[in-house]
Amino acid sequence: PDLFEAPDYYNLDDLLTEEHKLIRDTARAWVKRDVSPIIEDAAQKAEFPKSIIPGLAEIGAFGPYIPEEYGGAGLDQISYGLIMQEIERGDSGVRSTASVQSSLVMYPIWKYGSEEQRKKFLPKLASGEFMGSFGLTEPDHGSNPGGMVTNFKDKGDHYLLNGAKLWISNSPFCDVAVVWAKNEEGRIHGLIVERGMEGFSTPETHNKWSLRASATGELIFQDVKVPKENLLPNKSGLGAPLGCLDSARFGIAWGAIGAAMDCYDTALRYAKERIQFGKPIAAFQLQQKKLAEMITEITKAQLLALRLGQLKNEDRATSAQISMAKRNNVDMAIKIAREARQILGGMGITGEYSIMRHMMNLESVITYEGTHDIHLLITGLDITGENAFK
Ligand code: TGC
Ligand code: FAD
Repeated sequence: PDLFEAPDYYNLDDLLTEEHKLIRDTARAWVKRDVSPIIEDAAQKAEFPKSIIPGLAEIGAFGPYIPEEYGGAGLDQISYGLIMQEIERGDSGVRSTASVQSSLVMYPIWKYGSEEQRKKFLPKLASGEFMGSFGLTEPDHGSNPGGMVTNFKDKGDHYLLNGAKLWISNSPFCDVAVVWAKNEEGRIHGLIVERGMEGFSTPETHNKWSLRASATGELIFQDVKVPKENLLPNKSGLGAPLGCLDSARFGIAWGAIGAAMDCYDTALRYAKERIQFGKPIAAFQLQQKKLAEMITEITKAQLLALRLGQLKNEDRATSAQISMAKRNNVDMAIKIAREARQILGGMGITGEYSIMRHMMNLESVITYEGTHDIHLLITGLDITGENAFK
């Protein structure tokens, strides 16, 4: 199970640059060496393996497309996608940590922050010296973040922040949180909340059966005094956090391919080796159907992600196109995980193989960053002009 061959059924490597392949292969080798051997144990113990933070920074997983002047890797969107694919081949929870850090913390500071904020926070986030979290979801506002009740009041020389966020990746150990809250007029703004500010706490959420190697928790604000210079000045309204989600959802569309590839690769190897009724189970039509459909779906998902990456590089990808890819590719991966699990029979339920862990992880991935249903409704709205959310 420690070996890995990435399927490339349609020779998509021919469409990548030498730099893309180098970046991908570096990330792949790092995942194989530093993530795969420890991740099952971390998931079993329900612990985020902090020891991998420097490695994530080294492969460019923290801010792949953030300009180098701010400590980012200065890469294109396809490189970002390939890095996410390789990390999620290891574990969706590790990819979550990278997604949050890059697209939900560094991206808003880069795009909506002041030059002082960029200089103060981005290099430390890129190196992993600071870890970040992103607070949008609240106990009573998940799919409908516009209804949030977390709020801040202008107190002259500072803002006073009150409220609570739930289901926040990285919260238990974050140094900074990008928090979305309403001002006295009900307008949504982003605030950078720093660990140590009085009244700010981050209790961990326990007993998850999914994303166990990723730390999830709350962000609680009780009369937190936030300095005025910590407000993101350059964009407000719900479109600001949704803009960050576009970037993170793009990364997930690629990441899910990695999880699917690992399940497919594991199942294919197993099917060729496992003998029943005197033959490898790969020789039975029913198992071939599963494997053939898997590689077909992975190939389609790769094409979708690659084309989306090209559009994103040209700044032409629409939010609705990103939603379609996130929805399709995560659904593809979860279905492949379920089929691959069956190919392994009883062995498939053990931690000896990665499949069951991927399958459980993907139950979160299909829910966060906009649920499977929400992304369908985004496509529905885009093609019909009719809003079926409300
Ligand atoms: P709606 O009226 O449609 O839009 C409000 C304003 O936002 C603009 N907008 C966008 N802007 C940028 N990017 C997008 N994708 C955008 N979508 C909409 C829109 O133009 C409008 O602008 P303006 O200027 O007219 O005000 O908003 P709505 O309240 O009807 O909600 C729409 C809906 C349901 C699609 C949206 O709220 C949604 O996407 N809900 C899902 C929530 C979600 O995805 N939450 C994710 C939380 S973060 C997370 O899960 C991290 S997981 C971490 C990990 O990877 O580990
Ligand atoms: P709800 O919104 O209550 O949805 C419940 C069900 O109702 C879903 O099936 C949904 O599709 C359906 N539904 C809702 N509205 C409609 C509608 N209009 N039409 C039809 N069906 C509808 N959030 C953050 O802000 N930051 C994070 O870092 C973060 N990390 C997360 C990590 C994990 C492990 C998990 C599980 C979640 C995380 N989230 C995070 C929260 C995540 O984004 C939300 O869980 C998600 O947006 C769904 O919200 P909800 O759980 O409140 O479900």
